[in-house]
Amino acid sequence: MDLCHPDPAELDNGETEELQQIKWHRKQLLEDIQKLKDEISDVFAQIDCFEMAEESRMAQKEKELCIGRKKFNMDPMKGIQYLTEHKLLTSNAQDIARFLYKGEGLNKTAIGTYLGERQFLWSFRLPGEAQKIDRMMETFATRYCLCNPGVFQSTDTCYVLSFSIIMLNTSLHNPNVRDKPPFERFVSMNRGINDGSDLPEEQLRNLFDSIKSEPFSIPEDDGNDLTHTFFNPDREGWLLKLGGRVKTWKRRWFILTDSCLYYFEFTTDKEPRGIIPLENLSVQQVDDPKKPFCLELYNPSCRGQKIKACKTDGDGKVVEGKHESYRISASSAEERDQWIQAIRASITRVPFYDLVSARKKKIANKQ
Ligand code: 4IP
Repeated sequence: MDLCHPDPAELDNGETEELQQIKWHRKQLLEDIQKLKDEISDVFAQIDCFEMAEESRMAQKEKELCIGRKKFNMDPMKGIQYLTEHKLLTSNAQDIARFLYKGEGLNKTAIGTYLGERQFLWSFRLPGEAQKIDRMMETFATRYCLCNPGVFQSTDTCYVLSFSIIMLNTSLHNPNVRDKPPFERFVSMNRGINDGSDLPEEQLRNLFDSIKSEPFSIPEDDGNDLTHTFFNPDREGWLLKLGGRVKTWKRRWFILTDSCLYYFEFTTDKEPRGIIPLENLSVQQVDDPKKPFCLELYNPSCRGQKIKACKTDGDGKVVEGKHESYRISASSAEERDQWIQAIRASITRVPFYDLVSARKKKIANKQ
């Protein structure tokens, strides 16, 4: 078939052959343009799909990373295992070291525990067990001597001096230590540590003066900083909550994460007023005579018993919650349904609690 010329059957006999040919070429051209447009929009659709998939993959990775950090803070070994299993970290020592050094979202005590269990100093707190401290100081001294050859006769010198520097820092700057050591005491503390001989007095003097004029601070433990716990929650927002014993409605900022519902007085509060673990609870829509769009959290296997939860009382003490159910009001039916759906997805079932509560009931019935 001749693709460059019109099919004679398509020609309109009233027009000149030249005009008909122009018309036919124009038609072909328009068809080609349309095909090209279709192909381009196909490609764009594919790019969009790819970008969306990439975005959700990134969001998933970020979430897993967040879970890994939280796990690390609770149990460093398990955290690292989780992160390596989810390919967020390799088991290569350097990769792990980089992750710990960056320390983003990691509790310094947990970092110390992890390092102490495996085999430096100012970016984490030393764990409180002598053997772990010993192992870390040993590692520190070995590394220091390797990076600074010729400073000490042996790693033991570095090890002992590091300890006496920490002690000096505490004695000079801790307000609870009344008896501030003079330079001479520092010298006598370090007598004979350089493989039997003394370190040069000038070196000790420089160290003493430097620590006296500017203490080094051991980082604050951030174990109570829950900021990372509340990062990237499953859902958050303002809701009204009915009190346990005193039935007052309070506007609280709720955060749903890690199978727990936390509530705060203000969005900027670092610590929640209350925590409701969602294990073995159920959630349902309820009608309340006073508030619209309510939902209720309850324990289906032991109605009438207190729900396991904690709250901060008037004196700031953490106490057990007093609720047999939590009644919560949203600002619209849609919002209530979204909360119900999100909470339902977060509820975990631990058979252990059911067994215990069944056993408790049995004991109660016997009495
Ligand atoms: C309080 O009422 C608040 O509603 C508390 O909510 C609530 O504690 C108390 O319940 C309830 O007595 P008043 O402030 O009017 O005294 P919040 O802690 O959010 O301020 P929950 O357990 O709901 O946090 P009881 O059960 O502690 O009385």
